[in-house]
Amino acid sequence: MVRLETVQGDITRQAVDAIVNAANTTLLGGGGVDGAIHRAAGPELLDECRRLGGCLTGEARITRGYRLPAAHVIHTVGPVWSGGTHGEPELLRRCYANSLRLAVQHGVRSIAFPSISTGAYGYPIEQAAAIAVATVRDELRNDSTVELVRFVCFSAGDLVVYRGLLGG
Ligand code: AR6
Repeated sequence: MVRLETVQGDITRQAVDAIVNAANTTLLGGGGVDGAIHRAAGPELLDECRRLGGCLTGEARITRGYRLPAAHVIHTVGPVWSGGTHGEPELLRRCYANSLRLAVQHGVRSIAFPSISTGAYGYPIEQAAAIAVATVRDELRNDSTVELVRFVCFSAGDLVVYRGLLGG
């Protein structure tokens, strides 16, 4: 049975098997959580990302975590919010589903997600968090090797939203 929890904090400090990066299609780094992960992991992460050749929106790629406490980084590319009628909900759902599938394939037991797309990409937090929690529950409903999913919120406001959805 998988445990879902939420905390306020910095995803780069999480001692889990894998952390998820809200990247862009180049996978070559950026601002926000992407910048923080690359800074904390060190230049070897960018070297490995260069060899991946990018990633389409909604898809995911896995690398090592290098200097991070987490052994793996799962890089996924969320949709840019443009009003919600351009396929954004389905693309965001695929980010969570594809990240979890990669996690299962690599034997990941604990994984931390940031709030994908809700920073620079402008996705409204309430809608994005609802998709995040529903997709994780749906993907892990059947037997899974994943034991813990932690939603790491950068702001206190985001934490309130996630707590409301998780009922705690
Ligand atoms: N730990 C946890 N969450 C964080 C951290 C951190 N260290 N830093 C920021 N956040 P964003 P996006 C939160 O903009 O919207 C990048 O430049 C942040 O407060 O990082 O998917 C990429 O290269 C927000 O709640 O990602 C892309 O170009 C959440 O992480 C683009 O931004 C996501 O904000 C992706 O935009």
